[in-house]
Amino acid sequence: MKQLSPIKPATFSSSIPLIDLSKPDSKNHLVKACEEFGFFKVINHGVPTEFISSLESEAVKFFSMPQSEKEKAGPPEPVGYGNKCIGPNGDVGWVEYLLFRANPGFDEQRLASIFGRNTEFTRCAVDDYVSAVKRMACEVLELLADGLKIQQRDVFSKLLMDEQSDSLFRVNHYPPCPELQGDTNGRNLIGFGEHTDPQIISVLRSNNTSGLQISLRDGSWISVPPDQNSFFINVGDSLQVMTNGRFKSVRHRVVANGSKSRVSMIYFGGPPLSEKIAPLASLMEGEEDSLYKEFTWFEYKKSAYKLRLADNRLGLFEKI
Ligand code: GA4
Repeated sequence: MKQLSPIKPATFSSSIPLIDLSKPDSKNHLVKACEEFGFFKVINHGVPTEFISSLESEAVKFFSMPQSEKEKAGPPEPVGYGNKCIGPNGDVGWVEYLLFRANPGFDEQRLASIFGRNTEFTRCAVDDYVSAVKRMACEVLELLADGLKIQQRDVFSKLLMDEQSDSLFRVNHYPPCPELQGDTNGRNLIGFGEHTDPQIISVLRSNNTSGLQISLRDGSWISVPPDQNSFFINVGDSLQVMTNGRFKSVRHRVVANGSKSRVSMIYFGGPPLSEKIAPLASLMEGEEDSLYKEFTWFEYKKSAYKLRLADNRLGLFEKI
């Protein structure tokens, strides 16, 4: 497996923006975090702890089943169980995962076959978790619209609320990697290779195992200290386009761990397939031109699935 090559260790950082959603001035901090990092951590998020812990324990149960049982829920084309292979173009990592469409009622058959006897319980656990996280993502998007002084507060959030919203939900399991056990050379191995998320916004929660790293503007990588009680949010490519590059879609990756298992759950809030993704007129100051050619989310997605994980997907849509 060639891509599982050692990578340079990153430094741990405490400089990641921390946003307290209960504070009245959070909208300005949110805008600043999206401009400078495209990434931030959220506390006082309102997602009930029980929703988080029940879903995490369901996920742990699923991943501890025999490989042959898990394989029954695969391959992920494009949804279902996947092991090591990510996407359709040869990307691999030290990870296994479940990938679903996030709208209620979607992929129910798939969920039923995956979780067997406990279907009803699991379906509720996924629905409870996803709807609470989606609500929080919408609140963040509305605060961002306010912070950007856009009159239509729901300009971003309505895309996630739309019944046709093309949102996804992913549960990743990074098992401890035997090759790294007792490693003293500070080597790293790729769990999930570097990439940006194509959607509008992604909301990640993980257990207390490190691994997530983000890339800063200067190209250096920093490790994100894990925090199981908070959520990590990142700007996706579509939000970068809608803000005409003012917000940055952050490059991130996950490195494997030698001793601990990492479990993360990510909600990817996306627009309906037919939605035109273009800079908002109200954000274009004076003579400012759009940096991007117009495209629909369907067109963007189609082109994204033809590329490798690390490719610069937006490059194809940039005006020269
Ligand atoms: C990256 C973000 C999400 O995990 C994801 C990924 C998707 C997949 O795993 O099927 C993609 C990747 C992601 C972008 C490019 C294509 C599609 C794998 C890949 C190589 C679910 C998504 O929406 O885009």
